[in-house]
Amino acid sequence: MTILNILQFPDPKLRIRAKPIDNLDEKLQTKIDDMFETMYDAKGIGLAGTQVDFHKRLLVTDVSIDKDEPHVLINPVILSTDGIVESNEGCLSVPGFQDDVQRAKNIIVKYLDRDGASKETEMSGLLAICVQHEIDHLNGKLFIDYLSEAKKQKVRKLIRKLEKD
Ligand code: GNR
Ligand code: NI
Repeated sequence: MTILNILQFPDPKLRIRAKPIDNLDEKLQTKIDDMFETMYDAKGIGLAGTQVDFHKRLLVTDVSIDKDEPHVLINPVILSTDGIVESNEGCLSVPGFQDDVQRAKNIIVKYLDRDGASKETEMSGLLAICVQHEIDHLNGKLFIDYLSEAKKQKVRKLIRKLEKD
């Protein structure tokens, strides 16, 4: 198992739109295992392929307290949404910064699981929020993109400061 490097804002690779996965081979299974190891090691609740420089439509998440409810979503598509919630978000690719963004409260998402089985699942709570955050990554979007220009300026300043020391 390998802990992968997590790309950090403003790396332009975070803006690449991930491509659909068309075969679930052994290499993909290894990538999934490495992404879980990387996510748990970084104390994150989700991780998208994009963040580890793997530009395929794959995300992993585990929002449980005991870190024993892993989910793998391949080629995820949000079929419908319901309601709006404020979500206080952070991102492993934007370290040291968090802010509120709006998300759909409930989602119905279609995807393939790690065995290639097609699923259609209703999600709510933190899981729904996390899956929306990760699908944004697969589309080259970051949660800070939703914030005002003034707040984005603040993030850039903070990252520059972190990079210096
Ligand atoms: O660890 C994470 N926490 C989090 C909190 C609120 C909303 C979304 C997230 S995802 C984030 C990990 C990450 O950056 N995934 O892309
Ligand atoms: Ni993120």
